[in-house]
Amino acid sequence: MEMGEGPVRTGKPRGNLPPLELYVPEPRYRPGDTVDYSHLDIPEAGRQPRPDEACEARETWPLTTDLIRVLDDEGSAVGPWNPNLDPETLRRMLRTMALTRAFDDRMYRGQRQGKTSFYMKSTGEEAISVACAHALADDDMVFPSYRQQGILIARGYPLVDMINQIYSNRADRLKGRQLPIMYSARDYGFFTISGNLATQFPQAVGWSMASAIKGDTRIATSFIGEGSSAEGDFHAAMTFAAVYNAPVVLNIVNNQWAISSFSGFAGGERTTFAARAVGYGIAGLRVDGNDTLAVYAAMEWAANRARANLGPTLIEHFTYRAEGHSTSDDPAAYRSAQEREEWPLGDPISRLKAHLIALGEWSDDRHAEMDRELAEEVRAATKEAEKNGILGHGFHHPFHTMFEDVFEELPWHLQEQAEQAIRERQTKWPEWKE
Ligand SMILES: Cc1ncc(C[n+]2csc(CCOP(=O)(O)OP(=O)(O)O)c2C)c(N)n1
Ligand SMILES: [Mg+2]
Repeated sequence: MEMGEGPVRTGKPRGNLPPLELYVPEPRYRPGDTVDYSHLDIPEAGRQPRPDEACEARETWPLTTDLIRVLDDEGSAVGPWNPNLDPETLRRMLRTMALTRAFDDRMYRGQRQGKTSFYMKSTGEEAISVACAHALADDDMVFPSYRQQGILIARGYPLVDMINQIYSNRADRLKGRQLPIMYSARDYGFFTISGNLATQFPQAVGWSMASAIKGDTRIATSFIGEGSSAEGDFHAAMTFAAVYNAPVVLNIVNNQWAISSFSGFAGGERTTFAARAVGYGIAGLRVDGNDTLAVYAAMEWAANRARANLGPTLIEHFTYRAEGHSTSDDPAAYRSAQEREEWPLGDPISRLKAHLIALGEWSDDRHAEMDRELAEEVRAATKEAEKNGILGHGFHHPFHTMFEDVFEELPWHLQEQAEQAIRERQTKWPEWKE
């Protein structure tokens, strides 16, 4: 090559450097490992300041790396975040959480008995959905993930309707078209659950913007898992929420696991999930998700703020997924069983129960009696729903209905597909009449 030809080099010489290394996160504990949570910074209950609901977003930012806690180890409610709820409300929340757990247990067994193909429990996370439902107005719009059944139960949606959906039976309002547990309840302000993770975040922000455009007074709220917060939809939602000061409360339920991937794969080793609020300039709170009172107080704070046109809030609920991801999962294959036992934030139902007992408003006997009543309530609802059929017994809706109700008028290509499918079925299985 002649002098003066070729690219002009202006960069620094690289020198003699070691090869680059890619970092791949690895969870602390695998099956059989001894679990030690001493690295977790769990602050004392009652120590976290409660800024005014009308404060500048930045005043909340220290709380994004803190942990809002109200219930202390003795079962007392302490500090500025104590929502000072009356015993009646506390008992109602306790009952709804216990009902959610009883429902989950029964449906899980139903799946094992072949009554449905799939179920997802929310064990250990009941405080988040139930306390949030209580802190919101009943007609505030919820865009849930699949682990907020507690909201539907708290809002009084009939258990029989939930089970009909899980069984995809004759009485299933969704006509067997959704995966079991993916409810949709417009009358209860509960948006259709989508299997495509994180889609509910931009939907909630958009709905809340529309509510503001219309001059309505209802706000929106949405829930995603920490794993789902790694999706692009999360960031698009945050941008829109910040830009338009949307009246929305965005919740990340950090239960440490996304099926078999630990929270490190969603960024959890670098900072807290709540800290993402800082980058968007919106309010952020990090809450002990197993503390019903702290969850209630945080949601109430954020809902009041949104309702007063003071903007969106991102809340991280720090919790632990006590059981498998779903009935298709076996967590013993990838995590230590000790994680649940050692989890330093305890169990949300036990903690609220202890609080009510400390107040002199509850007892072990009343709790045991309540559990018996709830098991019976769930059993009765199950029997009622079973009269409408169970999933294992084949189709419960005429075959052709699978093409209906999505479009007002079926587009020609779907019309063609429908006719072809119906013809094929009649040829292959002439014994099927519908
Ligand atoms: C867009 C998308 N990617 C992947 C999946 C498969 N998937 C279903 S649930 C799940 C884990 C989600 O974990 P997280 O968001 O933490 O919620 P959690 O189950 O812990 O409540 C994954 C990866 C999906 N349904 N949608
Ligand atoms: Mg998770």
